[in-house]
Amino acid sequence: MTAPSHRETAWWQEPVVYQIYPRSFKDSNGDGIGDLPGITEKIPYLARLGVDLIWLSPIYKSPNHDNGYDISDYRAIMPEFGTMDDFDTLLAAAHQAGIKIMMDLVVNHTSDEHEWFIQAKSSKDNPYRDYYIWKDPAGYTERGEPIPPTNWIAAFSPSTWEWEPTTEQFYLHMFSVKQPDLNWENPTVRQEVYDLMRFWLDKGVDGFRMDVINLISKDPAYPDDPAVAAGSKTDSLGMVANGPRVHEFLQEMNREVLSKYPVITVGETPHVDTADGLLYTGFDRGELQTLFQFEHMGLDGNPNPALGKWNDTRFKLVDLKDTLSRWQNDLSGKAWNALYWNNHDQPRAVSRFGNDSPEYRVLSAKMLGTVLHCLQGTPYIYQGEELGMTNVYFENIEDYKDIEIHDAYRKLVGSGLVSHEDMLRYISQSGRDNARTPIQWKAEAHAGFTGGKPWLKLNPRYTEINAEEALADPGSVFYHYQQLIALRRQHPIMVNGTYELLDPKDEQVYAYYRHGTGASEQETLLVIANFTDSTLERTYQEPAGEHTLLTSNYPDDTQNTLRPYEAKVYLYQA
Ligand code: TEU
Ligand code: CA
Repeated sequence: MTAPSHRETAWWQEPVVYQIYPRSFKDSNGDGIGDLPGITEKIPYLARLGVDLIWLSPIYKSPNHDNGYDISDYRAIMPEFGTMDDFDTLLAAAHQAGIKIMMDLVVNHTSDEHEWFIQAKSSKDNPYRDYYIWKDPAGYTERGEPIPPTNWIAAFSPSTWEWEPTTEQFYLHMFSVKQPDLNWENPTVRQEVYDLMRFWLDKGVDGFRMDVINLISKDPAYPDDPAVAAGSKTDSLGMVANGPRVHEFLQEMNREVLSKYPVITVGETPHVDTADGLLYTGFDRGELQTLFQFEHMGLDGNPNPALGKWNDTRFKLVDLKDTLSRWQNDLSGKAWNALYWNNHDQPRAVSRFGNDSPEYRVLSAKMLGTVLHCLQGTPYIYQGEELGMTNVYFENIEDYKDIEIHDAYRKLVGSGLVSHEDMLRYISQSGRDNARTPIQWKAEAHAGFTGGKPWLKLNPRYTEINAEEALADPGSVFYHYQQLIALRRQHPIMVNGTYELLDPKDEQVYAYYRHGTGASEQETLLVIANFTDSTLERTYQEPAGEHTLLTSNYPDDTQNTLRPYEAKVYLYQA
């Protein structure tokens, strides 16, 4: 991969990516579960939107304990989603439409139903034993119960250590008990991963999103988690983030596999700052092209750290501008951002960062699209974001299906830290199922997602919010996203322009410049976004030259008067 300077761009910096969570996208056979033929059916819809690349959340064989993020066979398609022929058909249809396919590489852990783990747990001298991380107990209680090697809390269960009675050792699982961590210290494991990557790349796949890829190297000392000792109830992922050999492993992966194919790569990396970002994605690092950082996902964090993301506090715009600006400035000219508001793990953007009321949902969803797509980096659209889909509120905890929601409910309500009513409110604000309710295609039964009973209840707002309605409305969020994607193709400054934040302390408006470089050196973008339902007066230093209004979520331009959630972009040409 050539290291582009900020004056020119590499091909992999141009695409706009659309993330599909297949289980909830489109069901073609009436079993209530989205599938690959359903995605193939919707390729024309995605081509009309104008996206260049689809990121498919995992489609491999899985017991679906964590909806595919627990893989039992990396070279087989999950039967609920279809067959390998269905995948080949989807890949061909996407490529025919000029759309690339990025797979989700989940190799920090496998399912406990993977053959490797079934072998590994059967005996200490099984050749697959060291594919995973096994430890003796730290000791035994008076009742003879084995004590886990560390105090770590798992993301989806109480402890990261599960006792295996046959061989009398614990195995490590940073997520659920059914997701044992792979042992990346073992070179045979790394070669297995590289082989499975080649299997998909040789089929013509165009890249990988790499699930929690910065957790693969563990500190051999396995120290206790001080946050847990201080009372935190949230996961100990930070204890295995950015470990001692992580860059060595990624450089080996790049040398042995990625550098040999024209791929797009993005790492999912919780607990990174911009210094880490430069190490993982620096143009000259030979590791990854971009990464999903999580800093702006934690801005509505908890006054009570013990509760982690479970709360009903709201972000502050000044914090959001500071975070996004830091990532823009620190990576500029040296590395590349992945830009996102939401994904299958995060609540819906318009509910979290905008205003999902009937009056302001469309305006604020368009505003958010404008702010994100005019930043420097690769924009990601999460399925339904282009429709302005919103968070959901289920009255009954049983209506939620996500293991993270049920684990958190057990931990926080079970321990008496949070009331049932408060937890339902927190789940409605922060739970992952907000993003996983089936895509709303029509206003008819089950929103046109399925002819059967959907695996997860629909968001009842599908009667007003659905693709059929959006495609019939020239003023819909869909056509605004279509315009943003088209503008990116028409104006190189949207890709290669440098970033400058205006008025950092403004708590209501996010305004920034993009300064053209290379061929667009004489150009400047001025992006202005009102994040409130108030009408405000703002004036900004005008760049040199004539200007045109490239896009707005209002039909006219009232100059310095910003109407509720007004977002507009001027192009200045000196
Ligand atoms: O998520 C990694 C991760 O950090 C999660 O803990 C996520 O941030 C959290 O759920 C947000 O509240 C990846 C996948 O995206 C997620 O779907 C999987 O459950 C997880 O890894 C394990 O594979
Ligand atoms: Ca189906």
